[in-house]
Amino acid sequence: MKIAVVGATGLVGQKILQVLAEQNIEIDQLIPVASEKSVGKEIKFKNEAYKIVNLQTALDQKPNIALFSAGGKIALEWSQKFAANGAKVIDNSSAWRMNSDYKLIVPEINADQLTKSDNIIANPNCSTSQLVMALYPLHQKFKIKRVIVSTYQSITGTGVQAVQQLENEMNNQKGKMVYPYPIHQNAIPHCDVFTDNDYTKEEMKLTNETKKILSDDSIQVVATAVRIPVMGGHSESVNIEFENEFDLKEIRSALNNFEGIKILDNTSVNTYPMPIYAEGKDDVFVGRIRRDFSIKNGLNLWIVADNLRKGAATNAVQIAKYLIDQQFVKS
Ligand code: 11C
Repeated sequence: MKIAVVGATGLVGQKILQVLAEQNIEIDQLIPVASEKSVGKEIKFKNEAYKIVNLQTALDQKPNIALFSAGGKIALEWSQKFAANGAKVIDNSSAWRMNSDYKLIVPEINADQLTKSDNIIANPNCSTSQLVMALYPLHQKFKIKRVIVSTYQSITGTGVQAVQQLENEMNNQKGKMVYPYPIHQNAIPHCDVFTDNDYTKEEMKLTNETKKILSDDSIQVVATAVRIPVMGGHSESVNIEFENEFDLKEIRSALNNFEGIKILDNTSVNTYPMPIYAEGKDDVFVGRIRRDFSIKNGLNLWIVADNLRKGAATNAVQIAKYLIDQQFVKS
């Protein structure tokens, strides 16, 4: 199995390498790919050094799987070339997610949609992945009508330059600003760029990707996405209105029985999910489970996950593993 990791020096690429090593996928050849300025440098994978190559060199080596986390522009230009050369491409950018020709996959929810002929597979946005993980088992049981989600997103979602901005601000040093305002001791209600409807792209991803992954356009989702000075782990305050009546015990049991979800909810001992707990873990954590008394069939949840793991790298590697297990990968 030859696996290319495109964007190997970025935060998500680095996490993909870490998760690949943990998952014990048998890899005969690892092909780390990055921009020209990194070509020739070495990265470590399972205690071995690998030289970074450019996209063309990686393409010529005909990888069986290519895990892309290099942004939409590179994905649009290169995914099809890798797919045509025999690779299964799993792309972490927004390039293919809402294109009806491609599948948007969270394996616990819809891996069964994948077939041997899917050569480019989209990985969802990080804040969407953790949201749908909690919504899916509840939607199956009680049918969701409407979701109101407010996010508290960590700076690693933006990338390494945002980490640098926060560190500079904490040390009273000048440097490049990737956010329009200081992020230290601040909360910025602005993730990604604004669209014509005054929502940000991040907010629209939460709306549109959720409908696609849950295969249900009738679910109404409205989002406010906020950047906060947390290093790792996105948090979400989620209000859900169901079609059907529910019992809190049934909600807990549906979440509890769903692979990849862990409930952390015991207010008597101050137990609830937090980024400092979720960071470095693959699960999605749900807590503050309580009825919304202001509407019929309403529920509130607090959902936290490591945005670089289930939000990005873990989900992408899970897709790769599923394709290998199903023998969908060409050898
Ligand atoms: C953030 N969710 O936290 C974004 C990062 O579409 O894959 C991932 C952007 C994407 O800013």
